[in-house]
Amino acid sequence: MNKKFFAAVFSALIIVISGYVFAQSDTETITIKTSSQCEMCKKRIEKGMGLEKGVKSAVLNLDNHTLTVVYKKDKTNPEVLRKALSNIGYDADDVAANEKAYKKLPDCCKKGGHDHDGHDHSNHKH
Ligand SMILES: [Cu+2]
Repeated sequence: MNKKFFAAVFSALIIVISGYVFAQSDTETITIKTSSQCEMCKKRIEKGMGLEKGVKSAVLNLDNHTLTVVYKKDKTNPEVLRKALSNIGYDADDVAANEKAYKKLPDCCKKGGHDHDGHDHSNHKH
């Protein structure tokens, strides 16, 4: 075996490994508290956020209404992502939902849309 061949294989390996390490350090994960209500919201948010520039993945947990976004640091940032979520019609942490987008949501997807009749039952007396 000649040394040149080994050197070539070795440096190729280094490039692959450092490329992998770089790609890993290139991404960031954030969680955003949303005003999502149901499965439809989940689909809408994940689809919408998935199309955002720099977003690698967006997964909504409906149990705690938290959206986990993996994004490329050099392409976007949390501020832009919260704004994007607001533009889909949902609260994003302390960024309120874009009013126009919110009004376009189906009723069930609006805040409290899954309360049975919109009344507070907690102080009902029989
Ligand atoms: Cu919904």
